[in-house]
Amino acid sequence: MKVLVTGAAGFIGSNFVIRSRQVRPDWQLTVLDAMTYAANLSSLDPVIDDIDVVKGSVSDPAVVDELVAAHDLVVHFAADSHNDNSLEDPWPFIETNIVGTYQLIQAVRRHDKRIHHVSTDEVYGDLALDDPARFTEETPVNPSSPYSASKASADLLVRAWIRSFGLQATLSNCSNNYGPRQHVEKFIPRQITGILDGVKPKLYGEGTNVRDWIHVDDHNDAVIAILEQGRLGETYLIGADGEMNNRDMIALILELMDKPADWFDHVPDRPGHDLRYAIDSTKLRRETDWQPTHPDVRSGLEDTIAWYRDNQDWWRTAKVVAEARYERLGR
Ligand code: NAD
Ligand code: TDX
Repeated sequence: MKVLVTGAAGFIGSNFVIRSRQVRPDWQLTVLDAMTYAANLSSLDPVIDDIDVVKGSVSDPAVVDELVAAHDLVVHFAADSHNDNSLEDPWPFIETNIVGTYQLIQAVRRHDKRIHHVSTDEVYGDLALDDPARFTEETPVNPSSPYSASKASADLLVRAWIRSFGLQATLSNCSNNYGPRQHVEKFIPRQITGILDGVKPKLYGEGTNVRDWIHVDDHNDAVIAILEQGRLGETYLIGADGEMNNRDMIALILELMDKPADWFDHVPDRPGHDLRYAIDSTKLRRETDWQPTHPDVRSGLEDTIAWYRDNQDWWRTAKVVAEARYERLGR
C-alpha cells in the first residue's frame, strides 16, 4: 500500500512514520511537509533511507493532486498546531488547516482514494472541572481558539464530503500527546528543556486546567487500528484516561528531574484558555482491538525527559526562537 503522510516532519507525523516502518514494513511511505518552523527533518533520520520526502504545502492544489493520484491512502497530520501562535496570527491556521484540508479531500475525491483526517479533542471546547461527562463522538463542536476553530472547520468539511460526495474517509479526534520529537513551544517539552537549562517551569494562570495526556505511540497505534479496522465515514475519539492538571504535571516533571516542588513561576494566563479536556474512547475500543501500551504517564514522561536530555542538538535552535516569542507575549 502506498501511503502519503502529510505533516510528517512534525511531532506526531514523524513518530507515525517511524512506528509504521516498525509495524507495517510493507507500506511505501511518502511524506508531504511544508517544512515550517514546526518541522524538523532530522526527526525522520531513523527511516530516511526507506521513505520519500516532498517539500510542499497541502494548500497547493497542483502538488496535492499529483501526490494523491500516486498513492492509495492519505494520512493527514499537517496543520499549524499551537494555540498561542493562533492567537497572535490566525491566518496560517486558516490556510493550512482549512484550505489545505479542502485541497486534500477534493483530490482524494477526484482520484477515488481514501483519507484519514487527524484532528483534536479541542474542537469540542472545554468541560467544567467537576463535570462527570467526557467528550464522545456525539459531543457538538464548540471551539474556543483560532486553532481549534480551524480544526473544527476542517472536520466539518471532511464530514460534509463523506455525506454529500461519498468521500472514503475516517476521522479521529485525539487528546494531548506527549513523547519524543515534540516542538519545544509545547507545554511538556518547554518545561523539560527549560529545567535542563536551569530555567523554572512556566505555569499559565493558576494551573488548574486539565489535559488528558496520551503517549504519541498510543495515538499512532490507534490511527493504524482505525485505518485497518475502523468503518469508513466514521469518527473515533482517541484517549488513554490520562487526565491531569497542569500544576500536577509540573510537579511530576520537577520530581523526575530532581527539583523542589515549588520551583516554578506563574505567568499570565492564555486568553480564552480551555479549562478541561477529557476523552471517552469507548467506541474506538469497542470497534477495534486498540489498547494503550503506555498507560502510565509517569514512566512515559521519564523516557521523554531522557530523550530531550540525550538529543539536545535536535531542539536547541528552536528553543531560542520559541522563548523569544514567549518573551514578547510576557509568558
Ligand atoms: P506539529 O506542529 O508538530 O507538526 C505539524 C507539521 O505540519 C510540521 O512538520 C509542519 O511543517 C507541517 N505543516 C504545517 N503547515 C503545512 C502545510 N501547509 N503543508 C504541509 N505541511 C505543513 O503538529 P503535531 O503536534 O505533530 O500535530 C499533528 C496533527 O495532530 C495536527 O493535525 C494536530 O491538529 C493533531 N493533533 C495534535 C495533538 C497534540 O497534542 N499535539 C493532539 C491531537 C491532534
Ligand atoms: O508554558 C506553558 N505553560 C502552561 O501552563 C505552556 C506552553 C502551556 N501551558 C498550559 C496551557 C495548556 O493548558 O499547558 C497546557 C498544554 O498547553 P499546550 O502544550 O500549548 O497544548 P494545548 O493548548 O492543550 O493543545 C495541544 O493539545 C491539543 C496541542 O498543542 C494541540 O495541537 C492539540 O490539538
